[in-house]
Amino acid sequence: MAPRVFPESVRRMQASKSMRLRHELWHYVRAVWGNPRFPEQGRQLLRELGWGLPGGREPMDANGGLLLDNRAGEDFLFMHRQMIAMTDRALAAAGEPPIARWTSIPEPGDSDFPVPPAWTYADPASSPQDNAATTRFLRFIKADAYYEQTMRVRERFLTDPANLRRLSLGALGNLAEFTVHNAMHMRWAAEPKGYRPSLDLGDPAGGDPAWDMLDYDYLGDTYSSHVNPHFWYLHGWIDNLVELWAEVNGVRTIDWVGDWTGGPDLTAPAEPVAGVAATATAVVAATAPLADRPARPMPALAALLRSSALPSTLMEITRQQEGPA
Ligand SMILES: [Cu+2]
Repeated sequence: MAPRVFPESVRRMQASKSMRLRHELWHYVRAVWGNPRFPEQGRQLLRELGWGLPGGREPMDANGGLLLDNRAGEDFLFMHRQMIAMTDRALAAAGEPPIARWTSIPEPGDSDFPVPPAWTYADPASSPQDNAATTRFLRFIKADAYYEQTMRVRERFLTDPANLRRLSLGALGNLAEFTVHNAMHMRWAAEPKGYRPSLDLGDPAGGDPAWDMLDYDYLGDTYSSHVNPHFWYLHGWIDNLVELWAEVNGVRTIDWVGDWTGGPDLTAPAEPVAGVAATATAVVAATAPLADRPARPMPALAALLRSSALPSTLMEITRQQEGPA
């Protein structure tokens, strides 16, 4: 059976600029937050936007090592659980059952979920050397050997009740995100229709509309991955880990500490105040000439992110964590 494709109403919601940007920025902030090369000014600008990562919950330390004791992994599990709930609600509204989940990671040769072939990576924004390294990485992560020697081993580790009893929910989430999850994204990614230019926070509502169409559903980019049917199968597998962990540890109701789902919608006009007053302010802001709207630190932040050029995309992070060099 081919992967389930959602009704167009649900796909349009997922492909909306607002949802694309939200998913990308959420992953982006966590990718750069703990990097010592990311200037403090950048964290400050993100905080001003309402997109600061709370409570020292960066998933990686200064050397790119995973942090297992700060509940960063709870954020990962919690935020994607919200995405699943939102999608399930949209599916119900369209008269359809909830998302289907992988109960185990598909093996090589699986007829329902074949691994799309590796392709020659050719991002015009990267050097030929870097593109060649990414091509090698795609071959590596899509090989049967990667499943047999790495992915299957990790699946067994993460679902073993003895391990689940020893791991906090945050540790489980972080291990799952940076080992199996990122690798599943890249393993089941198919050649994209093109290479999207990197995030431009200077103009979050703008950009080429081609990247907002339903056919941009590349699993290797957080701007588009959730438009791809595979996303929901693999995140369903991840979400099942939460239930397994709770069951093994006798936890009835999870007391989430890491519950960061990101900041305000940056594709909408600025809304600086919350509550009833916010509605009036938003109406005024939306109808006011552009020059009169409350300033957001977008251009400054965009310039800073461009100049710092940190590894931040799913591909870069997965290559960094998984190799080969
Ligand atoms: Cu995600």
